[in-house]
Amino acid sequence: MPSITNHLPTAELQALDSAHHMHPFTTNDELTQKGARVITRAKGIYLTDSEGNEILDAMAGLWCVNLGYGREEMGQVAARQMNELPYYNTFFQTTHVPAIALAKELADLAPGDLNYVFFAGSGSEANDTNLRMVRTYWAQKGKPEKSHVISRKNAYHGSSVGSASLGGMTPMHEQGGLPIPGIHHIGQPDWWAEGGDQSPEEFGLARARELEDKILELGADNVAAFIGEPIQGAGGVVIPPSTYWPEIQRICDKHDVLLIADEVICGFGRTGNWFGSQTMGIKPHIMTIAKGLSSGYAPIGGSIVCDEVAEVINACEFNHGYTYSGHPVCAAVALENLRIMQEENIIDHVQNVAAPALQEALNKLGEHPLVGGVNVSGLMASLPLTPHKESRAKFASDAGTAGYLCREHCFANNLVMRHVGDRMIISPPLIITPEEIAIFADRATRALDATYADLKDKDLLKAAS
Ligand code: PXG
Repeated sequence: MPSITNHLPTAELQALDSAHHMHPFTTNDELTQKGARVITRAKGIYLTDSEGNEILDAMAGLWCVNLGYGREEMGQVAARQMNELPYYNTFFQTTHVPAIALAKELADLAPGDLNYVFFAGSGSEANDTNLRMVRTYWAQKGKPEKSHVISRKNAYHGSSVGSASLGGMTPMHEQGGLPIPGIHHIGQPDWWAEGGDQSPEEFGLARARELEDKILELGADNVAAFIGEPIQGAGGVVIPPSTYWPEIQRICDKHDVLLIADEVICGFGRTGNWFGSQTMGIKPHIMTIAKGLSSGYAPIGGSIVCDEVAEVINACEFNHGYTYSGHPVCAAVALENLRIMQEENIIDHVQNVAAPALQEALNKLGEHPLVGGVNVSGLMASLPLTPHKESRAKFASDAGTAGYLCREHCFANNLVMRHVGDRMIISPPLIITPEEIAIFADRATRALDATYADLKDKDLLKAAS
C-alpha cells in the first residue's frame, strides 16, 4: 500500500481513487475521466501535489485552514493528547480537561452572554443540535408549537438531513426529500445578483422584511428561530447591505424569535473580528462554530449558547449528543489553534495588514473587463464575473460556465480559487502576507486573462437577454 510520503505514481493513485472513493459534491464518473488532483503535502499557504506543483491555496482548504498548513505545534499537541487520553466521552456524568478548557476559552472569546458550549464533530452536526435545541427550548417554556425555523434561499448550513434542510440549496433539497417539515426559506440579501434597480440599502431592508412577513404568515407563536450566516459563504460570499442585519435583529427581538448566527465560516477571524456577528453588529442567541475553530486540523464543531437558552436546556435532559462531542484530541488541537491565534495576534493581522492588502489587490482585479464587482469583508471575498460590467449582466451561457472555466485557468496557474456559479471566491489562510497576496493577484490576473480569451474564442462573452 502507498504510504503518505512515498506514494505510488499519480496515475495509479487516481485509478485507485476512482475505483473505491466516492467524492462529496462530485460527479464521480466525470472525475474518473479526468483524474483527481492528488495533494500530498502543504506548508503555509501552499499545497504540493503528487506531480510536485506548488499551488497557492486561496480557499484555505474549505474555508478552514486559518493558521495555514504545517504548524508543527498542532501536531505535537495532538500526539501528546493521544498518548494521555485519546478518547473519552462527555455523556453519563463524565468530563475531561480538553473539553472543559475549550468550553471556557470559547465562553471567554464569544461576545455578550454566550457562555455555554455544546460540542459536535462538524458544522452540520452543530446545526442539527441547534434545530433540536431551539425547539426543545420553546417546548420547555410551555410553547411546543413555537417550532418553525426560518432560513434563507442559497444558505449553506451543512449536509446532514437537518442542516441541509436549514440550508437553502435547491440541488441539495432535490436529493433525498428535503427540506424536512417546519423549515421555511426567505430571499437572500444578494444585492449584486438580485437587487435590480434598488439601492443596496433599500434592497437590504426589503429582504430583511421578508422575515417579518414570514413570521406574520406563520404566526409569531409558531416560530422558534431564524438562522443565517453573517456573510453567506458557500452561496457565493454574499455580503448583505448595511441595512439588512440591524433590521433582522429588530424583527427577531420584536417577535421573540431566537437568532442563530452560523459562524462556521465567518468565525475565528475570517471577517477581521473573532466572529462575523461582531462585524455585522448582531447579538445571536446561538452561534454555530466549526472549521476555523481548529483551523481544520481536527474535525470539531459546536454551538455557543447564551445564558437564557442554556439555563432552560440545562434544566431538562436534552436527549442529544455525538460520540465525538468534545473529543479530547480535537478539543486540544482547537485550544492550541486559539492559543496561537492570540499569541500571534492573528485578528489584528487580518484587520490591519492582510485585509487592506487584499482589498487593494482585489480593487485592481476589479478593473479587469471580466470582473463585475468586488465584494470583500476581512479575508472573505468574491469577484462576480460578467460579460458586461456596467449592467451587472449575467452570461447567456449556463450559470457556472464562465466560473468553471476560470477555476480551470486558476488551477493551470497554480492557484486554488473556487467558483460558485460565475463568482470567483477568495478565502485564504489568515496568516497570508501582503507579499503572498501580490503573488495571488498575479496568478489571478493571468487566470482572468486566459478566461477572457477563452470565452471570446468560444463566443461566450454574451450577456443574457
Ligand atoms: N455552516 C456553514 C456556514 C458552512 O459553510 C457548514 C455549516 C457545515 O459544516 P461541516 O463541518 O459539516 O461541513 C458549512 C460548511 C463549499 C463548501 O464548497 C462549504 C462548506 C462545506 C463544504 C463545501 O463552499 N461549508
